[in-house]
Amino acid sequence: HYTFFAGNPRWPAGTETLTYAFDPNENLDDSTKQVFANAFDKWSTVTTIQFNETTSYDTADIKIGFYSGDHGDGEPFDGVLGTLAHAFSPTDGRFHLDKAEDWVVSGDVTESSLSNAVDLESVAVHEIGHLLGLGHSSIEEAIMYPTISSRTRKIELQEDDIDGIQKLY
Ligand code: TQI
Ligand code: ZN
Ligand code: ZN
Repeated sequence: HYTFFAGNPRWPAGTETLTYAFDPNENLDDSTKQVFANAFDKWSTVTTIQFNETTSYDTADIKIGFYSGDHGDGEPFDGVLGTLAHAFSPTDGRFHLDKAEDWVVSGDVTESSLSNAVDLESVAVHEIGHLLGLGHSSIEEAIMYPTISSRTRKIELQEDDIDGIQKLY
């Protein structure tokens, strides 16, 4: 079953649009940006919130970046596997990914020759759930379940994820 963060933080009632921006210090290719757009779409389909990319990083609601090791927020990344990414609860908006992972952006992660390959869209869908206010679910099939096997792709919201987000928004 789904959970929320302590105190049920959420984006304000009436929020119709949340903007997101990529850290301007990095140059992500369009295919990487498209993976995030696809992940946001999963959640916009089941809520009344739309997600729009902006180039105004400083004023974006959601700030996305890839970082290695200690990147200044007290939650250092740990190299290959372990922590893959983290996102903070509403309305913080920070969404950080570990640069050390072998991120699979396109192509089939289940056929990757790298045993540590991680599917970017699967992680993005999960972290956006956190950004919106969902904690972890006890239901193994749910996107918000706290573990995922490597070389796995899990991108479709389950009934439990949808029930949870629709309780919040
Ligand atoms: N990152 C953890 C996660 O997102 C960070 C974390 C631990 C966390 N506890 C939290 C974030 C509580 C918010 C609230 O769950 S992770 C998965 C999963 C991770 C794990 O790198 O371990 C995914 C990132 F669920 F599949 F194991 C993405 Cl999809
Ligand atoms: Zn961080
Ligand atoms: Zn999580």
